[in-house]
Amino acid sequence: MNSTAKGDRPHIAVFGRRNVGKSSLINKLTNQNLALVSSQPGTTTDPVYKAMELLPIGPVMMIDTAGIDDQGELGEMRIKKTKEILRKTDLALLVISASQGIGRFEEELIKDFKAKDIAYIIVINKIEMLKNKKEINLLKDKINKFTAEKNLIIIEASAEEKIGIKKIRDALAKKMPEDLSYDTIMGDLFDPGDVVVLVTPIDSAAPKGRLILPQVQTIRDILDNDGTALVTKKAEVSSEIDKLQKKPKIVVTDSQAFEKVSEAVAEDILMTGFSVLFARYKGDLNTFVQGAKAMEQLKAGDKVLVAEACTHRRQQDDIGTVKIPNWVHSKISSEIEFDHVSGREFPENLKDYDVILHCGSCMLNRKEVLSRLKEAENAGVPVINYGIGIAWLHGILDRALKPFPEALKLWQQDQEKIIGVV
Ligand SMILES: Nc1nc2c(ncn2[C@@H]2O[C@H](COP(=O)(O)OP(=O)(O)O)[C@@H](O)[C@H]2O)c(=O)[nH]1
Ligand SMILES: [Mg+2]
Repeated sequence: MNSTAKGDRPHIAVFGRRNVGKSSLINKLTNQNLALVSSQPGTTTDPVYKAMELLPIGPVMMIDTAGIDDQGELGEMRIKKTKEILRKTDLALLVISASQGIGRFEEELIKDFKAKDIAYIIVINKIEMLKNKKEINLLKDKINKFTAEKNLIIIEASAEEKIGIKKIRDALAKKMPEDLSYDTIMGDLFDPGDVVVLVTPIDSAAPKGRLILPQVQTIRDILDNDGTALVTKKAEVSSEIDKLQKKPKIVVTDSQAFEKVSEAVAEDILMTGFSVLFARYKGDLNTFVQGAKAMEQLKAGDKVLVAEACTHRRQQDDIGTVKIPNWVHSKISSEIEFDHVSGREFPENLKDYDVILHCGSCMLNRKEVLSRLKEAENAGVPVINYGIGIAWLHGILDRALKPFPEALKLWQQDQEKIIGVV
């Protein structure tokens, strides 16, 4: 279970003031002593991520955060980091201490939850510090007034005395949003019993001794949906298809090999790229198709922001920094400017750009990708990702989108002739 990809686990983040018992509760929820607990306020500084099995949900990513009431310059930085976590939070657990109750810190956080549409649960920890039911009910009333939330779950708990731990687990399962990710990579593109052909390049860029994660995930997804995966290389794809008694339903190829594979696969067989499948699985296909259209409309003097979520070693022919800029320069205008950022935040000046070219987001969960898309939308800037960018770059977006009729229609609307790479 530890191999469930980081970006595919639901992210549960624990928020609250310093010392309310966030880290203690995480330890109890998971039966592990992995978070730092101390009576010293501010012990948890940077957010702590822990992939774990949390029954009855299954594999999750638990995030322990610093207190939202932290002080001083360092404290402010920690609060900022905590707030960044909101972007990738699928479900929040807001911990308050029975002795402190609820106040302006919680108010601000709840406002953030609402603004970002994040489901949350409130835990009153250190419940043993309240003397009687009356005190507890008083606090609960106050919380209910405060949040004005119809179906709010409030749980009385004590990490110290192991009260309410199972209730928290069950509540998390109950509140976990269902549409966390597009629920299948390609299970909706074929029927049980169909053969899906996967074309994976085994070249110098392939990792030694294994397949890359998207390929492995796709194979698993095909099996989960009762299909058969035929994995082959570019050179063999045509002869392998000929050997089959029944035509494959769809061929998925590494996008760099798309043109070659496209020639080898008859037009009546659907075909797309891994990067297109993942653009949908991890983001929003239609948004990226709009981005591709915006890319085609670029003109001299326009600016493109290349945004990568993580820092990685760039290959010589890096798609975001070399290939796409070169292509745009040679086909459209050499006077299109490219800026590059990497990391978890978009720059403030998004509005200065005409298009954002975003990485494949393999390290981000879908929630975070979608909140980035939302940010770009608010700034009025179209976004294309590397996946759709690669397909477009190779002039094969039409064929690659054929399995996705809605996106294809959007792409072909008022479409001028698509210019392929020479
Ligand atoms: N009385 C009582 N103390 C608790 C409880 N949970 C945690 N604590 C204590 O509160 C302090 C802060 O706990 P910690 O988990 O580090 O809080 P965090 O800063 O919110 O992560 C520690 O001394 C814990 O032992 C509880 O349910 N009851
Ligand atoms: Mg802590």
